[in-house]
Amino acid sequence: MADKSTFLEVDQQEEILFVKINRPEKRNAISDELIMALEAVFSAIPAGVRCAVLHGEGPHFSAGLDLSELQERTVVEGLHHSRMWHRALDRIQFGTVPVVAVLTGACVGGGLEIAAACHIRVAEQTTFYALPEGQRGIFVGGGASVRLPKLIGMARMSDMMFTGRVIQAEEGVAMGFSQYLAAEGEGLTQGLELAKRIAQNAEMTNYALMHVLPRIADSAQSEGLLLESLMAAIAQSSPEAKQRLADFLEGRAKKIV
Ligand code: 1HE
Repeated sequence: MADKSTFLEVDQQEEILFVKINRPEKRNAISDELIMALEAVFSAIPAGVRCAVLHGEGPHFSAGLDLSELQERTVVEGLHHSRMWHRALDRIQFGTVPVVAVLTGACVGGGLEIAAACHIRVAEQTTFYALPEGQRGIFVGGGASVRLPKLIGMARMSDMMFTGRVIQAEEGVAMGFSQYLAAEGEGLTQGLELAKRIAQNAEMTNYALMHVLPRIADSAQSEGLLLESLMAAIAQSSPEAKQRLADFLEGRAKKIV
């Protein structure tokens, strides 16, 4: 598959699409070109792909926004820039396949915003999280104020921005940044294992988890419950669900344990 940017590598291996941020000399800082390339890749996931793994080349997942591109922007230009990030990260969160992020080293600022748009995060022991926007005199602009409070709570996010607090990988699991902790050098293997498992799910289930669950979480209770019922009825009537239920009842399916 053709690369969408000098700094983004895409590699399809059967049902899994590996997307690698490849700009280690700048600690995988995200330029406008890179954010647009991410948007392009996640807007056109090739047929046959069932799950993606997003990772970074070198010791750091991403040092966030490419600060060298932060020129004097007018208010309106600033709005457009932030909305460009929102569009790209929405394509990751609300695209066609679940995305597993494999984190290493710096996962900071815009890098953390990208990680938060993924569906599952595996953090190697070297990972650390920070929101240096607070210290740089700016504000988050890539969706962190919406996505991070859902992962770690608003008080923790405010603390990170007020005080410049850096969270290490292990604490990050307890706080909700990542769901898995991997030994150094093992993150990609673990991420791939998870991606292969996710790829086995009924497509309707993955769709519901990606597109419906977050909408339910954003809804008032009565609308949320109605959405849940609609989704449940659609999912259970799919031929794939009927086959899977029959497989279980007739002893062909794997048990939970
Ligand atoms: C960069 C960037 C960057 C490194 N933009 N060029 N993000 C930050 O405020 C984090 C800034 N970066 C760092 O704190 C450190 O670079 C790290 C802790 C991530 C890594 O440290 P280290 O010692 O391994 O690398 P380094 O020597 O600091 O950086 C190597 C090179 O990458 C160097 O360039 P060089 O030409 O001198 O070799 C750095 O300038 C460059 N580099 N990080 C541009 N971020 C949607 S809004 C989101 C808002 C934000 O993300 S704000 C947070 C920005």
